[in-house]
Amino acid sequence: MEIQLWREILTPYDLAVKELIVKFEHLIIEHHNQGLYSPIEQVTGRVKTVASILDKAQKKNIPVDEIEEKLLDIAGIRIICQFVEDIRKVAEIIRHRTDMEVVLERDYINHMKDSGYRSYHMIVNYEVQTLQGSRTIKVEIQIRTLAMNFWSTIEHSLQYKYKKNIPDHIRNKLTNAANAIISLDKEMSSVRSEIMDAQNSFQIHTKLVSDILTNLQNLYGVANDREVLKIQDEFYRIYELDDIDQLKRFSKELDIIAEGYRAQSVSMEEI
Ligand code: 0O2
Repeated sequence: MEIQLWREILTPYDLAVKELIVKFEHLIIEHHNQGLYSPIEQVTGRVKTVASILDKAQKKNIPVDEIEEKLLDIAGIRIICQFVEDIRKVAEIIRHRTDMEVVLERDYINHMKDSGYRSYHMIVNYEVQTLQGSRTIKVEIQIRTLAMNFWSTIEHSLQYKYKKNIPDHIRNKLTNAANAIISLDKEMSSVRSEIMDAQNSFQIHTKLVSDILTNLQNLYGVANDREVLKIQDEFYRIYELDDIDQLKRFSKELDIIAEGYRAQSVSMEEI
């Protein structure tokens, strides 16, 4: 058996987790920038601690030098969604990506674990570049709703507290809570479209205001101060009306004005 230099062994896993968090968080931003509802609400990730790796390997009778090959969740990403329906969408996004290859899927949502645990797991091959060259490693992606995450976080900490032997009366309460989580997710799904509409309008409103303020900022300095002030006053007046259509119309008009000034400054530069 070789000497295990854990810091070196875990470096590519650490890189993979960091890269994937950036990539999934960027998906949220892309959705928002396009005024779309994001099926991803939050992303977290971690590399398993050496103690936890050794503990799991021992339990599963995995020899130390086969850990990297057989332990699939040394690198873990957790994607939290608002609604159960979003989980399918996220899994679809992952299947279509070319920077990762899905090698295994486990559906603990339609097939809840005896513990009450629900989540959708995907194991992907992911390539990272290190000083030693390119490495393809396995990453476990857990996709679950906010409610499922609440349950599993509590249950996980109880497993830790009771060293996996959770007393029966607490187990029963966890089972009841797991059933309540199923009902809660169902109930939330029934108002999904209303909630999504509300969130979308909020996103659109935020983006419009930000675009308008950027245009105003850019106009300042190139346009006449009095004109910028007039446009700004008009913006505040429309903003107070709280009417998204008026805000859209104003933003379009401002785009045209800003475009006019841009064209003017380009032709000035050419002279
Ligand atoms: P931690 O501390 O979160 O890393 P297998 O591949 O089936 O041989 P494995 O790897 O246990 O065995 O697969 P499984 O069952 O898909 O579980 C992987 C991870 O899912 C676990 O990692 C947990 O994070 C989570 N999980 C699975 N079952 C439960 C459960 O009953 N309760 C909670 N709270 N989480 C669960 P670890 O290494 O067990 O834990």
